[in-house]
Amino acid sequence: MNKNSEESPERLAYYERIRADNLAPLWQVFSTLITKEPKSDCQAHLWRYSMLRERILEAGNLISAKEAERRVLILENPGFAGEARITTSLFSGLQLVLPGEVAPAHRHSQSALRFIMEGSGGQTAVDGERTIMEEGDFVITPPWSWHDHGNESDAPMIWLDGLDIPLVRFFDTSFAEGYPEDEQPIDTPDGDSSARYGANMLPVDYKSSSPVSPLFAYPYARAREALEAMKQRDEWDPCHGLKMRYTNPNDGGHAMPTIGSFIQLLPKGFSTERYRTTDATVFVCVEGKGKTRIGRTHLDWGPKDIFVVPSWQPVVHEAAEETILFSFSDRPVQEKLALWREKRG
Ligand code: GTQ
Ligand code: FE2
Repeated sequence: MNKNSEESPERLAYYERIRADNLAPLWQVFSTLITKEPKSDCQAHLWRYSMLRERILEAGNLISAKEAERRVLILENPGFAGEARITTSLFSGLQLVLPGEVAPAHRHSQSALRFIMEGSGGQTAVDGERTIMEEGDFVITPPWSWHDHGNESDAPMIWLDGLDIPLVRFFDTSFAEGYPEDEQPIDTPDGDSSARYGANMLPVDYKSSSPVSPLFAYPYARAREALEAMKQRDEWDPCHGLKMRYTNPNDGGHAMPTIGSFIQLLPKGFSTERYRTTDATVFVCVEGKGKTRIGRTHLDWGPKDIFVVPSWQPVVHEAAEETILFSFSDRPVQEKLALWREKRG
């Protein structure tokens, strides 16, 4: 019961009358609210890195990191034009910090991840500690932590940001403030949190009260080495190849409570079996090339191309070369809310 044309004049008059009382009949919209399967306006889409790189470097000539606060081009899903969303719940953008620039310190309720696309030796400072960034590194900025970015190298630093901006907006829980200076003071030696929390040990009396990982950086070198060692066993998950999840050393959960991140290896010639999951996912091709079929959409990707898979669309990846894919989604939120589902085949 959802077509006005099938409704009697009495009912139509009634609907109009109750609208003035801020009421609406559920029976008109029931099947669009409670769908049999996820129905999303999110679209499968790919952004080629050659295009993205050219566009963000153009922005480098038009505005400084300081004036922009963050010089970021938002990757907007074509299904969400003007809404600053790459999926229904997540924001993603490409950020540029040129040599000598500073993106000034601020903090906000939103959680952020960075996946380093290009450059070496730039830095992000989080709560008094600097992290030096290299290509392929996965770096997190916990909610309400002071963060600023700098680049003392001689080449542009470009990375992909992933933030839970739409999620925080949905809950109306956004707070933000600027730091009085461009850069926060550094009071912790480089490498401290990696040594303290990232060496398969924790300080003996350490107790964390935060659901966020105390590690700021998950270096690519270590992730790549792990995948390289594991691939020797030649044991492949039919839907994922060899897929790993970035974890919080406190409890083995996701690195951040709102965004989950993953890295996977697909051997040359591997085709994954049909797989669907409710967490719409952003993928970055780190190495290799291939294609992904998402429902009726076919996307061809190569190094640094970025693509998005909507909720519940059947996915098949085909790797033409040995491939590394980084990905992120709102899976931790869906798991906590007992909403997450997957289906093989
Ligand atoms: O680097 O702090 O893409 O605050 C969006 C909001 C990046 C950042 C974004 C941010 C940042
Ligand atoms: Fe920020």
